[in-house]
Amino acid sequence: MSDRRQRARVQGSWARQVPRPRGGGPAVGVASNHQQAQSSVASVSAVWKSGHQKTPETFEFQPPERPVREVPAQKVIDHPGDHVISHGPSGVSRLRLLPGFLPAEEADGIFSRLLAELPWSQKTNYRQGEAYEEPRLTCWFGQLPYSYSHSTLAANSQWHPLLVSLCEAVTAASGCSFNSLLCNLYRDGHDSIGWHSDDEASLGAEPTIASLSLGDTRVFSLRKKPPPEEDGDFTYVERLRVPLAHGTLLTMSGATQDDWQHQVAKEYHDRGPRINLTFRTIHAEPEGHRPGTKLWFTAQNKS
Ligand SMILES: O=C(O)CCC(=O)C(=O)O
Repeated sequence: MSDRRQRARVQGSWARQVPRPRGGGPAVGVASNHQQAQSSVASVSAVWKSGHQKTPETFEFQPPERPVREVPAQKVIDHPGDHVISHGPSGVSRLRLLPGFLPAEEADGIFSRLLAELPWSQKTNYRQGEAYEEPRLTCWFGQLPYSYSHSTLAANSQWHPLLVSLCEAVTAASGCSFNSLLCNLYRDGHDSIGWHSDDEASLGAEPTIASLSLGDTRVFSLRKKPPPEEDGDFTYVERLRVPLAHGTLLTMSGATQDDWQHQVAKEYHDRGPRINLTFRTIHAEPEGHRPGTKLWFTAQNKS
């Protein structure tokens, strides 16, 4: 858009050029084309001669037909403590952020061991029947399998001893018990997890999920689910950014999984590896239910 067009554009509406007064100005609003052309030429040449380079322009503000909607500014949550992020529609959504939950030196040792010793692998998911590889590595610990995005992580009771101690520490800090753990390894800035909610039926209502981060800092983003009248359009929803540094514990509870989605987006700058441990409680599958069918999946599956 040219600079002139840009200036003429006011809050999403176009400014209309006001007709210049008869005789006085260089252009005449209601004159015939011929008269107008003659008058304009005369005025322009007079102005030119008097040393001015440009004819004066006036604009009248035309209000937009529909009220202009503001896209809410993205907020950053980076200070420790409890944060109520919304009061509805499903209830109160809460985050608890504990940076430095693990002291840096201890976190360094745990990170190196988990990176080297956990059975990392790349899961294949399905979207509309098409297989795709998750853009990260994962492993699963829990007596029950965990299904999402039309594929299942098999039950695995062989908890690494470090994970057992971490689960105890996280349980003590959060006041919640957990029976399962999904581990994510983001190998570099290109690895990610797409927008989703952890609202599989197997997690029960209003699940508390505790997420421990180790390694390079990545931004954990949240966006509020739009109300039904927005028809799935996230343009005007609230958004939060939570930088998760080495040793940080984040818990999500209350209605967070019902009312919000979260993601860790790809980064444009280089990032080192990051491990994220998400402690969860998985409930036994409802009787007679086939694993991997709709009840166990969300509309927004993890990618
Ligand atoms: O890596 C993270 O911080 C988030 C992981 C996550 O969203 C998930 O495992 O569902």
